[in-house]
Amino acid sequence: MVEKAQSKQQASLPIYVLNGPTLNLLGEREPEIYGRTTLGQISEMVAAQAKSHGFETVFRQTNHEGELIDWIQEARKSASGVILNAAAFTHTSVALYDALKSLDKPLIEVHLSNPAAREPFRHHSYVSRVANGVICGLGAQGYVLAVDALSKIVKG
Ligand code: CA2
Repeated sequence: MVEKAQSKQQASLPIYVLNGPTLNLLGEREPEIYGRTTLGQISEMVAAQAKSHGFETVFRQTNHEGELIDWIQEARKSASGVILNAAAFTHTSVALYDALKSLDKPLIEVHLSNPAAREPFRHHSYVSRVANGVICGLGAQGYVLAVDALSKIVKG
């Protein structure tokens, strides 16, 4: 009984969708790599898909590593799970990796492009080491698929 009450409370927490540096410029530059969909449009797509699964979303973008880490720490208490496009921090940030190790919530890593098909410095991801799954190369649609995947994991 106690277990059931806890899992119900868990499902009512929002899905956090966190975005790293320069993703605020989506749709404005490099559309051949990142597509023409803006981050605002992705936010709307994600909110609609999450709603269809019974979840609210918290959708944020930052250019600052420490702020992203603060949000991951906040998600430990306040999120059902996290969808993360850490952008360039994916490939560089041990601090982000340490924060994610303490998250203890389902985590889906998303990339608009396919980093494995790009420059060698994009081939390693600190996020992948701790993610439940990775969706990349599918553009904005990847965020929507990540909501489906996360919802399924959270609901069990
Ligand atoms: O493909 C992805 O989603 C990336 O996370 C995007 C990052 C890149 O460093 C990763 O390797 C893969 C870069 C985001 C930069 O976003 C821009 C948006 C508009 C114009 C230029 C860059």
